[in-house]
Amino acid sequence: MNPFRRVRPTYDEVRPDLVKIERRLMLRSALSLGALSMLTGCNLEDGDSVDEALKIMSRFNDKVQAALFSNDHLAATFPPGAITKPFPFNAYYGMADIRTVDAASWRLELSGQIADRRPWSLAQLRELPQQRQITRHICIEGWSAIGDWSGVPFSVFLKRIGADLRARYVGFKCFDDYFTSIDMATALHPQTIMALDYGDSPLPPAYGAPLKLRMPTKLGIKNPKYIAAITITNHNPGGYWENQGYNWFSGS
Ligand SMILES: Nc1nc2c(c(=O)[nH]1)N[C@H]1C(S)=C(S)[C@@H](COP(=O)(O)O)O[C@H]1N2
Ligand SMILES: [Mo]
Repeated sequence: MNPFRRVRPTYDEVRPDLVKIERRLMLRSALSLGALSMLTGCNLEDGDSVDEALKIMSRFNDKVQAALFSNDHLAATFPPGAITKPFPFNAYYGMADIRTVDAASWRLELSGQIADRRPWSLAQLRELPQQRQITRHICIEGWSAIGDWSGVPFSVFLKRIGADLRARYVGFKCFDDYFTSIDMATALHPQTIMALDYGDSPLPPAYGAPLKLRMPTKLGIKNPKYIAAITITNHNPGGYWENQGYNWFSGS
């Protein structure tokens, strides 16, 4: 079966099933119900308590994933011939509702634990070193695709603006009202880039123009498109899907 040829269901269609599968996997494979209730201190006979237990398990899972994450471990890269064409579009809405901005007047806003919070234009970002990557993007909806992004290594940018690299989180606000956040270790990973280009052209609207954060070490939901603002903080900013129950770390 070719995974790229599938007709993709919407999140609304797929989400209840995902939640059920997640429940079954977590409740069956790892632990018995009794052990889970002892570990989490929750009575698992009612739905709210099961939700609470799953949240505790998900937070535990975040810690395990963070402990296993290493900046020396690189995600696979691919030759140009492996690029998926056309690369799929995805968002929490359909293509007809894609939001665009004027590239010349767009500015990246900065806040939080940063020494120099002056906003950045696209021209300024293009003056920084650029890096190209052909990597696999994995979406929680059950599809994956190989794409070709280029842009500024995020670690270079974070050092340049004097971000507090000991802070725990980097939060992203997007102008389509999406938001997400990542751990600092992933922000500093050598394959985490501020993508300005797709292939040999500026990032098109479908893929998040003018700026998206591209990380092959995290699932699609954690790769924000249409970025408007970045914040550096010790308080977990959460995310659009993460706040609805998807695992926060979501490594891939
Ligand atoms: N701003 C914004 N970023 C987003 C999303 C979104 O809806 N809005 N969807 C996420 C999800 S679930 C996926 S799979 C990828 C899709 O990126 P693509 O359109 O380049 O394939 O964007 C991610 N980043
Ligand atoms: Mo996704």
